Amino acid sequence: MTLTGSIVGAIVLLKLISIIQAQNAELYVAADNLADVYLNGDLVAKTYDWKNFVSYSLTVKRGDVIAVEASDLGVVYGVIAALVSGNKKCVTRVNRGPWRAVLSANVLNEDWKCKGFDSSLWSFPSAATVTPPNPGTAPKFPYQSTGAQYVWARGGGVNYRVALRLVVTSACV
Ligand SMILES: [Ca+2]
Repeated sequence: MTLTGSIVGAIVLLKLISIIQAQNAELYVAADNLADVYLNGDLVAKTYDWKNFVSYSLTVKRGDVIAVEASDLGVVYGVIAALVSGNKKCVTRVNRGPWRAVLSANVLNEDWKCKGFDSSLWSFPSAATVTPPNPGTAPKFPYQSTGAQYVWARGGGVNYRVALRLVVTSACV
């Protein structure tokens, strides 16, 4: 192999490594009223108070799965999440990906929190009851001013439990 060939080979290898390498990221979640947060099926964070958000530092790679199960306790409902790594972020948005959402009651397979589950047919999240600065939202949720939105699941409303799922892609890390 020539020197040029070796250099090209090394660059290709470095690019491949960067694709599969786990990246440092931060996950932010707030919910009205409660949420459990999972990474590849493991519970990593909980939030109980709509006035505050939780943040969790993690390492993720493409193909990993972030799952959030949120429950409402009346009147106002919504959940918001942002996975942030460097200058990339994957946030919850109404009627748009990359997060997807369904009513928890419609998820019969507990594996939905794990890799390997196919959520490609899940709907995009639906609208929550509130938009800031109305009551029911965590006042200082990061990234809300840059696209993250409180969402819910289609067919859900007051007192429902909803499941949100994000498959980590190159758009996120
Ligand atoms: Ca509520």
